[in-house]
Amino acid sequence: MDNTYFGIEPFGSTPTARQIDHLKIGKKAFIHFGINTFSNSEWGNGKESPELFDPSDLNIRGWVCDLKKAGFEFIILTAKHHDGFCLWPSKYTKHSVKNSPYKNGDGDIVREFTDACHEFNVKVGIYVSPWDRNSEYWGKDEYSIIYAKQMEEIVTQYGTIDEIWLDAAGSHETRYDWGLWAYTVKKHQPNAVIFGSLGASPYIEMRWGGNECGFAGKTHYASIDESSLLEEIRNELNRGKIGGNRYVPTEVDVSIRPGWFYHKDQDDLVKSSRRIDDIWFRSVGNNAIMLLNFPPDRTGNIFRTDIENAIDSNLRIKRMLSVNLLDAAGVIADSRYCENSGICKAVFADDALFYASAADKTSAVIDITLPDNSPASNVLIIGEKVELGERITSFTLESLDSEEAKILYQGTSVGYLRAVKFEKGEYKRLRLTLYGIVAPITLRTLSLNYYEEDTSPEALLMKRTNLAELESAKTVISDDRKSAEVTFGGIYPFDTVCFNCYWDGGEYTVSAFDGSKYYSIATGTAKDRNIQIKLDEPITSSYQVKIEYTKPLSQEPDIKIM
Ligand code: FUL
Repeated sequence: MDNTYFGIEPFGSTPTARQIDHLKIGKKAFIHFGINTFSNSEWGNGKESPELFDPSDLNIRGWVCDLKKAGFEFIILTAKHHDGFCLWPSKYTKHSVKNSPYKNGDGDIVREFTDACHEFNVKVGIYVSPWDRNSEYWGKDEYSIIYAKQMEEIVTQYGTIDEIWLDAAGSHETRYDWGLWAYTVKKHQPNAVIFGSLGASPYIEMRWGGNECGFAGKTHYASIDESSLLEEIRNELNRGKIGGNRYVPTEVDVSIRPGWFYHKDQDDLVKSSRRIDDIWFRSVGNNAIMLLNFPPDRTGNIFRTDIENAIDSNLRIKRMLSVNLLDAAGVIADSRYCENSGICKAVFADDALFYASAADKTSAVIDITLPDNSPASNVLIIGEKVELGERITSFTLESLDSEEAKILYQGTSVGYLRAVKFEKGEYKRLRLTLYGIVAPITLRTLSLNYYEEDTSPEALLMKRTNLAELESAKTVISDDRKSAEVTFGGIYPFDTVCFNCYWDGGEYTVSAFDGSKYYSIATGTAKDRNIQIKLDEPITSSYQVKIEYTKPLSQEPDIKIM
């Protein structure tokens, strides 16, 4: 098979057509629904009575319609979570809907879900937890056979399944027959992708991003070494590796609420539409797929705020994407670099065509001239022709409107899609410079857009200088990842501290150093993975802050001190 384009040889690992389709879809919805919804827990122990499962007004077509309105064309349902309770009447366990009051034991949630998705032309993903705290066989060799039989039920009885989600939680020390499970999936659903890690790695086409906070690393490649997948090395999962021996796009999984399952006391902790925008930029806009969770409540419906916030975010992102200011400009010039090269094309509208710099260049310059009446822009969207591998190592966007060029954005990886925000302006002349690991540089997407900024007082506060990002600043994370210490490199006032933590439910303490000792300025319980602390009084005499946490911090705690 000829996998070259215009004679360009691919570099490193490259995607399958299926993976490109998933990247194009961009965002997927997760539905966590099960016995935990009724026992008000996150990880059931498998001893819950199936009698608990009793949704009073279940409306699965409603889920699908609501999520479609919020722009989701792909939904993944937890058919079995770690508690082992099956949302379909599996022959291989008693712990399922068949022993619940739902439809007097005649219900089948997986059937209703797959039927609704097929009816509304939405792609179907099914989460079948390998970890099963109910099964007496779990941890023994027989379990692999039982799980394979359950998987067979899923992949043979419900029409087309587009994805199987193999969550790794609880499975690190366990021996499973991953090969048998993958074979079972692929035998019956050859077009389904498998998500997973550990022993599933040889068979997977989608990977985890190393955290559940909703972001891929600032540098983030789909390419990664298989060894990092097998060992589930979180830093590596979060960043990937240019030239890595596998191309496995990341699904950035995060819940719209602190918990994965519905808990009434989290109704006022739903992520705002702006937070969802931010997650979009840090997943879809960062060469990954957004996987946003919506947990239905005990009635069996998704809470209104969750859907409304997601719809609001979707509309704003859609408005942003709908106008490419370069269309009006109609000018993309790089003649200096490609005039002698037969492969240079400046066509971005059609995936089949793309831009490539001259064959011997590991850098490319794209000069953009916008018409005089061009409106303001603040977003650049670029994407590589990843069928030729991920090749770009860095890029810079500059404004050439004044005598001295002004850098608007400097970034690293690009991959399938990279969307970055920069200072809003009515720019007329812009220059994008791309650098690659191998020649030539290739692009499939180039777009200049406008994102409606948040002008609320809360947002303006967040815009102030982040002391953790000053050039003089240094952040040291302890080996056990339970503390992070930020030194600013000078004394600066601040009254806001924000950071991500990995797991909910733990306690945190934030302390400031006064020159001789640390003193505590905030403590709390992590109800959400994104902690935002606004102090009553600014701290004016400190140059160092420490965040301590009872459970390990995420790989990138993403600290903001302002
Ligand atoms: C994790 C699980 O332990 C959580 O409960 C949730 O399902 C999340 C998506 O994956 O590993």
